[in-house]
Amino acid sequence: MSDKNPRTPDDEFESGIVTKTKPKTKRPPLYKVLLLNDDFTPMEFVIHVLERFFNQGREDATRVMLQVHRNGVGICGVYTYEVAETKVASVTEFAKRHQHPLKCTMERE
Ligand code: TYC
Repeated sequence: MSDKNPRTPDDEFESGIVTKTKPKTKRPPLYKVLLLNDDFTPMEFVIHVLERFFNQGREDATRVMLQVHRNGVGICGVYTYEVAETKVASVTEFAKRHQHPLKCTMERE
């Protein structure tokens, strides 16, 4: 009775108390990091952002950039809350530092 699961199924039988222990393997919620289109940020800069902060190769980075350019929004990657938050902050700071209006946000999956 000193452990985390004080009652065993045998105890249940003897005590009549039902203690159903659900195996808990809950995954953390995930967040999409999104890039938004604008008319001013150079395509090459967006590709560089995708390579640098989202570890994408040239081909994927180009495809995602064009998707954002054409659809207005695109997914850079999917992460846990804290990782997503850090990516958004890093991209936002990097864009500002280079004086581009590029917007990066996150959204729960
Ligand atoms: N629309 C921009 C241009 O024509 C390119 C661009 C793509 C900007 C994706 C932002 O998230 C973006 N230069």
